[in-house]
Amino acid sequence: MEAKHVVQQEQLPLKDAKAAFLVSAYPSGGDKVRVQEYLDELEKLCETFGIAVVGRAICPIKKFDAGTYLGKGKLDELFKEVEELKADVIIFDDEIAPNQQRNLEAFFKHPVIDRTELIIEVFAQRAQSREAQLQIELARVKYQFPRLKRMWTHLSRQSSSGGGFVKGEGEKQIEIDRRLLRKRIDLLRKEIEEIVLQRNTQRSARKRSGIPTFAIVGYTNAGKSTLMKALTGADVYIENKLFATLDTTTRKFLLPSKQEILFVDTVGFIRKIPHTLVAAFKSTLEEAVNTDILLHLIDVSHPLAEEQATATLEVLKDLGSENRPIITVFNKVDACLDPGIVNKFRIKYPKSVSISALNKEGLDVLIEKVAEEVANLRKVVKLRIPQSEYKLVSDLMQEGKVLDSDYEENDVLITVEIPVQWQHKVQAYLVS
Ligand SMILES: Nc1nc2c(ncn2[C@@H]2O[C@H](COP(=O)(O)OP(=O)(O)OP(=O)(O)O)[C@@H](O)[C@H]2O)c(=O)[nH]1
Ligand SMILES: [Mg+2]
Repeated sequence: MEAKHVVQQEQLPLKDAKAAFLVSAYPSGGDKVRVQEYLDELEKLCETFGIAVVGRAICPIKKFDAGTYLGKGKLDELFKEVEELKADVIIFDDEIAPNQQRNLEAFFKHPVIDRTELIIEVFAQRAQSREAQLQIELARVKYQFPRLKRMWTHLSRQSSSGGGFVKGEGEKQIEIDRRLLRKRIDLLRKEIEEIVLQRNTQRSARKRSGIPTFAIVGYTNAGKSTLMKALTGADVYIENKLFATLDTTTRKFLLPSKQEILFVDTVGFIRKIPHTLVAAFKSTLEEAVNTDILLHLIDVSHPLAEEQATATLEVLKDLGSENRPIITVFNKVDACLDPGIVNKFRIKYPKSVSISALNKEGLDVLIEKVAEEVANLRKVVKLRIPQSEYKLVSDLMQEGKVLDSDYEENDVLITVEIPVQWQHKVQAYLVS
């Protein structure tokens, strides 16, 4: 049976949207300036997506309405503004429950979306690789699942001139769609699993190669790709928009000591990153972040720098990476009007470096710090060394930390913790 599939681009609420009206509600008595800055970010997300923002409202709220999120009086006020400004989509900075969303759409007679949905759509629009596309579709399908009824409201509205739907047909279709969506979710999961499996094989190859790896992590637009390019010359995509990077890129770099290391450019994080997206990107992010060391890039010229740094650390914690060694890198110092801010950050993050990735300033100091961290990196290896290599064995005994040793025929079997730079010396004797 060929049932209609609901998850098609033409049915998505943002497809024809050109003019957005942004709304943020906050508990009255809260921090209004901060809410303004959140809306600035939401506006940037719209800009990234390609919708103009024609108006915004900040509503201090005493009690949220279970049915419509905002109270009737406030909604009437907003309705007038939306009409006057000819907005064709209303975007809430806060998460809106599926039933509230449906009621609000019926009230405004325009699509009403929240920050989560906007972020998912921005990701969807910008994804390049097959894996990113699949992962975003999975996030999108999961988001739509509890909102199927709403999708049908959109549809019947669109087709009302051309006959519309027979009563009851919508309900039946929703049931069919639920089944279709479940199937789609299973399929997407399977396909992603296969790609992840392939990638894991490559990853273990890289792990075996033992090259120390640094992941450049941070809030979206912090300048991660700019730093990647400045360091390695990699031709990565850089743009003053959110989520310019959705796929990780890995490049080699030679330290002054001639030691080879790898840098990984990663997807940026954002405040209130949708759970479905974190879950969807978990495998990619984990891979990117489960490197030896993290470079946490902070755009210190941004008014919300501190909060952005905290949001990033929270996602890292979610991914189980908070205990990795981190070098905190203050970026865009060239654009930082108040040098006092950098000093304030320095107190909070003692192991830090200030740079301008754009002007390639401070990179030498950063490289020094990176080299220091590499020197501190140690790893446990199991080796089988012929006794004829007694010099190597005695070096390992003296400089490494021997955890176990034994003899077998003419070989020494040894488990030892060594500095990572020694990896190449012992490579030939590794026991898997
Ligand atoms: N003034 C200044 N701008 C910078 C600096 N580093 C990066 N930028 C600018 O910041 C914007 C974002 O840079 P990207 O390198 O794309 O940022 P990103 O962290 O990779 O962003 P996502 O991939 O979207 O997460 C670009 O317009 C860069 O030119 C810097 O040191 N100073
Ligand atoms: Mg980037």
